[in-house]
Amino acid sequence: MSPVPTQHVETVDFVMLYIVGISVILLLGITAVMIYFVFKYNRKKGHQPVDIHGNIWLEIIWIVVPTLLVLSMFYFGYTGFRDYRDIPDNAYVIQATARMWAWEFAYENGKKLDTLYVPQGIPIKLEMKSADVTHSLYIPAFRIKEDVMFGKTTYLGFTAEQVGSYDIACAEYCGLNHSMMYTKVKVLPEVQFNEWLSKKDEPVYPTEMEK
Ligand SMILES: [Cu+2]
Repeated sequence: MSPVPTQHVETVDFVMLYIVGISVILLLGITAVMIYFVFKYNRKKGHQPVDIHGNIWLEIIWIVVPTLLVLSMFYFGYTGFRDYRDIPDNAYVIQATARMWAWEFAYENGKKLDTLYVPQGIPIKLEMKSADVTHSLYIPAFRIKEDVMFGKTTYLGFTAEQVGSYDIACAEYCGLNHSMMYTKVKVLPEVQFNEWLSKKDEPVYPTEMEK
């Protein structure tokens, strides 16, 4: 079993490290060369500047190398994004509703509450709507985030690999109490999840989103 909360952690963190790593290497390399040139070509040493015209190999290198680097960043970003959007057809669907300033999660049996409960190891599809302004459902530990909009259904897919409790935040400024629009996602083993789902004694929050 995977030691990370979702598979997105590996792909997202890899792309992040890859891009930051290349950027840091280039930053250090360019800075070192600049400092070296400041001393090497110091005017006091009597160097005369010379124009160089038409070096085809230099031009090929400085076009091809950066292009390949940027394309490789795109490639890893794109394949990660494709995994992230590729939600299996048999995913377990949970309806999520955002409103100023709370979340509500509704299950197929009519159960509704402000905390997201999910079974471990089963692909989940969150179908998300907003009752008012634009919000964004963000689960940092799962490396997933998607805007939640009025009049449009957006979705997020993930498979929670590790039992536990993780933060859910709103990541789109949505008014006065935006910074307090937090809740939790609780990952339960499948058997416990099914027990929880069939219990009726959980608090139920009314919603005005139902059409
Ligand atoms: Cu919000």
